[in-house]
Amino acid sequence: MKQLAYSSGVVTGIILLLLMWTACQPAPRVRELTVEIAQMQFVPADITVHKGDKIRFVNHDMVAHDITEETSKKWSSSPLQLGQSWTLEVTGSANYYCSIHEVMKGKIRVE
Ligand SMILES: [Cu+2]
Repeated sequence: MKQLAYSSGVVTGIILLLLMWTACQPAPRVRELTVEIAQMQFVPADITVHKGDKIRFVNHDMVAHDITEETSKKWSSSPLQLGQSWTLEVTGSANYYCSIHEVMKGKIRVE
């Protein structure tokens, strides 16, 4: 009986330690970064992020822009009007451009 009481004390201690350890783990940090679209440019045009981060593109121009992956067009936003935004969840490095104004280009680097 004494042995049992001792064991349950140890078990309780281990559970408490596990709970404390869990509470101390940092939550996975998903950052949300912003790329402004202004005067026909992506700002910043070259951004370094971690996989899983989110990039919010905000159009400040009077004309519509989109954000399209350049190499294989594997992702694309719909055209963003003035004040509209679109958020990309980053899965890998990419070159992108605006398919409406093909000179507008940007780069996402995953480190
Ligand atoms: Cu554009």
